[in-house]
Amino acid sequence: MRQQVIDILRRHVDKYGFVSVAEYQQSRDALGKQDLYADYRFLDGFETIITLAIPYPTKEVKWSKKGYGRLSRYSYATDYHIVFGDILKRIATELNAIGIRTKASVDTGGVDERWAGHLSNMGWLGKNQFLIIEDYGTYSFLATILVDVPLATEERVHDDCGDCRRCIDACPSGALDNGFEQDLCISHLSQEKIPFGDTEIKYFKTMIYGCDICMKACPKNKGIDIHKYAAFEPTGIENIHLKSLLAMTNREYMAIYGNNASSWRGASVIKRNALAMIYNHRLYDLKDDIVTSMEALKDNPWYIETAELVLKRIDEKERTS
Ligand code: B12
Repeated sequence: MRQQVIDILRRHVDKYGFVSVAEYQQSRDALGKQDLYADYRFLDGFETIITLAIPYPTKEVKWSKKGYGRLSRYSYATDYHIVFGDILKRIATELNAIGIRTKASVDTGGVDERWAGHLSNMGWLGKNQFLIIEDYGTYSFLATILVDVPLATEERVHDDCGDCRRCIDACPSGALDNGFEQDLCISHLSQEKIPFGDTEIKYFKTMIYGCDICMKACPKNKGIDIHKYAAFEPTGIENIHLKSLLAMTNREYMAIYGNNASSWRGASVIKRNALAMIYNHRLYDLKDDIVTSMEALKDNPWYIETAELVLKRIDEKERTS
C-alpha cells in the first residue's frame, strides 16, 4: 500500500512526506501551541498526514519605478490555492481509486503545514519560519492530504540554520528577533485590515503586498530558481500603478487580480498599502487622488485613518520644504 501511494504522489509532485496523525497531535501538544483550529476533530478518522510541496520561481520582475508598487513573489500570476488545489484533486482521485479516504487542503485544512512538513521529513524549519526544503530552499507552497491508512516512518531531516541569522538581521521590523512576532511581520501588516501609523508606513517602499525580505536573505536559496509551473510566471500585472489603483473599485481590482493570491482581502488593503508608498515615494501631487479615494471608502475606518495620517504628513513635509 505504501509503495502504491508513493507511486501516485511521484506522478504529481517531487517532494512529499508522511507523518502519523498521532505524532502530529502529540508534538503540537508538547509545543504548547494553540492550533489553527481550536481542537483536533478535523483529524478524526485519519491515520496519516501526507505533506506535499511544489516549487515557485525566485526570479522577480523588476520594480518599475516611483509611483508603482510591486507584488511579492508568491502572489504572481495564478493563486497557489488554485494551482495546488488542482494537483490535490488529481492525487485524491487516484488515492480514492485504491480505496483510501482523503481530505486535502492548502492553507485552510487546520494542519500547521510547516510543522507537519518538518515532522514528515520534507525539510526543516528555518529561523525565517519557512519549511526549508532541499532543492527548493524557502520557495515552495505546502499542502496536506489526510488519509485513513498508516504510512509514516520515523526518519527526520536534521539540517538547520546553524549560526546563520541573516534573515533575522534583514527583517526591517524585527519580526524574527524573538522567534516570530506576527504583529510585526510586514507580510502580515500588508494583509491586515488595520490603520497604519508612522512605523508601519515606513516599511512600504517598493513592495505593495506580502514580503520577501527574509526569504531573499536566506543563503539556502542560493542558485535556486525553479520554473516548473507556468501558472507562477509573471503576467505583466506585478507592478501596480498607485494612482490608477486608488481610483479602482473593488470590482475593477478583482477583474484584474481576482485569481491572484494578493486578492483574498480585497482591494482596500492594497490601496491602504499604496497610501504608505505614496508618502514614501514623495508623490505629494496625488493628494487629490487620496481625497477622492477616501470618499469612495468613507465607511472604512482603518482606510480613512491611514489616509488622514498620510495627508497630514504630506502637509507637514510641504510646509517645511
Ligand atoms: C497565517 C499564515 C501566515 C501569517 C502568519 C505567518 C506565521 N509565520 O505564522 C502571515 C500573514 C504573517 C503569513 C506570511 C507569510 N506566509 Co503564510 N501562512 C499562514 C498559514 C495560513 C497558517 C500559519 C499558522 O498560523 N501556523 C500555526 C501557528 C500556530 O504556528 P506558530 O505558532 O507560528 O508555530 C510555528 C513555528 O513557530 C514552529 N515552532 C513553534 N514552536 C517551536 C519550537 C521549536 C523547538 C521549533 C523547532 C519550532 C517551533 O512551528 C510552527 C511551524 O509553522 C500557513 C498555512 C498553514 N495552514 O500552515 C501559511 C504559510 C506558512 N505561509 C506561507 C507563505 C509563502 C508566506 C509568506 C512568504 C508570504 C509572503 N511572501 O508575504 C509570508 C512569510 C512570513 C514568514 N516569515 O513566516 C507558506 C510557507 C511555505 C514554506 N515553504 O514554508 C504557507 C505554508 C502557505 C502554503 N500553503 O504554502 N502567513
